[in-house]
Amino acid sequence: MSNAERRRLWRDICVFDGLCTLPEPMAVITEGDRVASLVAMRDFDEASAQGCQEMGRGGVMTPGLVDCHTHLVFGGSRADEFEARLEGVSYEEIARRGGGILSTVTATREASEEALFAAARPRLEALIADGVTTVEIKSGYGLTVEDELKMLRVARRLGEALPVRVVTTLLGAHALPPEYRDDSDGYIRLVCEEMIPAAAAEGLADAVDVFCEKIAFSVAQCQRVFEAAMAHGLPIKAHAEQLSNLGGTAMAARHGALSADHIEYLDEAGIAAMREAGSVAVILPGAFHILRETQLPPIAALREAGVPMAVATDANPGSSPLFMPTLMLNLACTLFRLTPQEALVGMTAHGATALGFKGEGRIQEDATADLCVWDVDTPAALAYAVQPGRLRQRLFQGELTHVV
Ligand code: DI6
Ligand code: FE
Repeated sequence: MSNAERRRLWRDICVFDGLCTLPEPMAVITEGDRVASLVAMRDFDEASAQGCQEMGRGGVMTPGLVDCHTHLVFGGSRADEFEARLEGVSYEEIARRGGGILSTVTATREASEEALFAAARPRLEALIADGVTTVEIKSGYGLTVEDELKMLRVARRLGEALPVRVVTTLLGAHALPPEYRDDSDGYIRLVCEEMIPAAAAEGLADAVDVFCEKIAFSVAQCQRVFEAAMAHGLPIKAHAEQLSNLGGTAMAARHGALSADHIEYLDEAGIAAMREAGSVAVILPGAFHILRETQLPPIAALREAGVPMAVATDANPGSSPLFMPTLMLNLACTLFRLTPQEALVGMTAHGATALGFKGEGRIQEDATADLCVWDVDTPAALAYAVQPGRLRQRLFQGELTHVV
């Protein structure tokens, strides 16, 4: 039977639909790459089981996880920097000394496309094994036109090689490369006038990101990047208010940003701007944990304002060498006081919205069958325990890609 006509049935399963946990045990049927029906067990008509492949009973079904912020493609390792930070050297100090992001830039420039692909593949496989079906991957460690395009090509190839939807983001304005040390405006010109047009012409970038921070680029410079992105029809987003409050989030929101990410130092004005623009707050507890930050993002105020919160890994070699999305569910709860339910929404429905896929990351009739079935008895258990191996089944666009 071709996948297009295959019908699969799950019985007696607890469904977290991307926004909430359904109150009763459900029967779920997929047909080809879509969810065909979702009904309470007590309303289930046995006739509809006709011709269905029985997929089992019990457990928890969630939408495939959406990791909306990663830096999975990079060369080298930063274990030495991890050790230096444990001895008291700060992330900013390492960056000022030319280490940090720039040390990854050196290793990434030296690596061939093949080598970057081979290194990134097991990282992405780790995310997939923990339930991810949609992942965003940023460039940002090349910082020349050619090296940024090289990273984006690797990201696209990963999406072709593995059963996962890859969304690419050009992060040319991530750090100032050494050849522009005294000319950061000159580098921003390169990003606006060459990098963005080249990435757009080759169809390699689905969005454009910036790092708005004292150790990176100013609000005015990030605004120029956004204007160039918008002129090429590319959506925008920002790393903002991670280490200090510069007002990058408010500026990004005024330009219609899909999301503002990190935002530990976000203030009331920034929250109001996000609410008005409908931007998603992407919280990244992995970077907070690894950098041993103490400034908490304004979760209660975001919640009160109704700003949707997404949760992502920020998987990268420096501030978040963590390649386990369900660990982020746990950290979002323990460090940031999200409820397990909020954390799950953050990695499904709101994660999708942060990538411009509003209405996705859900289980409902006619949704794409990107689904996970977990060996747990309640959705909260996914945030409660940090335990690999609980993914029982994973469907990507209706194809069963993982069975235990
Ligand atoms: N903030 C982050 O958390 C990543 N980039 C950024 O602007 C970290 C990147 C790195 O340390 O390599
Ligand atoms: Fe990041």
